Amino acid sequence: MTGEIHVIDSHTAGEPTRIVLSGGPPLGQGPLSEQLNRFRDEHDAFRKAIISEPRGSDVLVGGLLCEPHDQNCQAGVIFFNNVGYLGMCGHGLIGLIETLREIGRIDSGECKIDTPVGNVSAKLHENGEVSVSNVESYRLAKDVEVQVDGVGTVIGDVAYGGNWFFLTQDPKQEIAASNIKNLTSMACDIRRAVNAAGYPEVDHIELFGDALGTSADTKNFVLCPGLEYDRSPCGTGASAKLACLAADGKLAPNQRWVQQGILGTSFSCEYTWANALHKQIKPTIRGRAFITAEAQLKLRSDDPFCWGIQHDHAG
Ligand code: PYC
Repeated sequence: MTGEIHVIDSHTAGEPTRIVLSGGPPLGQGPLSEQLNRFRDEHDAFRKAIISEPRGSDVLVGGLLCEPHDQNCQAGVIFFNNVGYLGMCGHGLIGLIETLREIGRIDSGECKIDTPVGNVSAKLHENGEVSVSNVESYRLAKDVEVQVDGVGTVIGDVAYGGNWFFLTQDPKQEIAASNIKNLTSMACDIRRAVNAAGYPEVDHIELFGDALGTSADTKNFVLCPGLEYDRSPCGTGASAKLACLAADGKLAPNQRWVQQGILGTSFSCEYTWANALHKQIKPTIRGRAFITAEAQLKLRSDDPFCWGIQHDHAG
């Protein structure tokens, strides 16, 4: 068998995205949440073939371009990574918009994109930046206290921004590229403790520290589900952070929040209330993606690694 898969790669603030434009599996009709289930249940080998070595890498986030189910949308997308599927992906959505611009499918202005967790709107600005108006975000639990082996008590919030996050400032850590091994190992320990404490849905851990310089409000390190860290400031993580700030009355609607990531790149963020009574917000994340490659991936049945090299990603 020979499969040809047309992809465009980009990075957003350092974090890579690979958009599959054609050659993906047939997922049928229906809401993208149902199409995601069929992707996972019947075609998971395709995910691995796109993301895993030797064609891809653990750091990549993939996005399968789909027909939108929601007729108000211009396109649909299902994001995936080295261990599974993402509800939404902020940096990936910015990468998708830059990809659609590259192939001439959109021009500057607004468009709507269907995702498995609801539709999002995106605005492509004249300067190449993209603003993503994300799905409704909220905090589920404040000041959750967990005991972490070798660390002690860690207190943080559980919040949703299109994916599930545990957000904490504990223990005080240097959020720097030189400290990534340490941060990764600590975030894995924290995730284990948070999942055991009754929050099994949390698959991203977001650690906060002081920003570099004066242009950002805070700096984060985000552990992704498959043990890699987000090179960008993480769009869904920034959305979860805004939900916590809004719920605590620490950030007003339409007030700018600059979220710096581990590489020192940043997203400019703000929110409006979706439901002020229930403290649900509509976050907007602004950043820029750059195209890095366009390729035809080949799947050949005589290739022993046609479906990727499988690593253990248990953290
Ligand atoms: O930008 O939302 C994001 C994201 C999630 C995982 C990696 N990036």
